[in-house]
Amino acid sequence: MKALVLTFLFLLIAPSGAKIFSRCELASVLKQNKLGYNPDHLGQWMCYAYYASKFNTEAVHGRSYGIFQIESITWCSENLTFGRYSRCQTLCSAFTDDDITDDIACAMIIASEHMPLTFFWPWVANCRGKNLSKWIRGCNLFD
Ligand SMILES: [Ca+2]
Repeated sequence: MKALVLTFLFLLIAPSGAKIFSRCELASVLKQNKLGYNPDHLGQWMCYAYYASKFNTEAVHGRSYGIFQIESITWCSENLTFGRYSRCQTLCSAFTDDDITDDIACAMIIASEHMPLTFFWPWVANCRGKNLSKWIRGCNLFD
């Protein structure tokens, strides 16, 4: 009984939400949320997300957060006081949970100001000019 209570308490206080997406699962979520309006566009974001975070929502490198490695100061805030003043009006910690709809919304804001994806250095280093069809191959997302 004691172990059961301890297990229950652990589940209550365990950090929620980190997630490593499978390739097709992430491709499906991105497409559903309009980040990938055709196979090439979706492939660009998939390639970027892989090299940015390995599809891990919990990835934090320096001041970059989550599956898209969104940078603090400009786009999100590490501080509750300034969260609403960041360009995406949120805390960076919001980009490390398993709900990536807010990450996608912020990525769209960033991309709308920095097209093509040259703002995102992992895209430049690994994806630019490459055939990216492998990132969505077999996922059955486009007819
Ligand atoms: Ca999130």
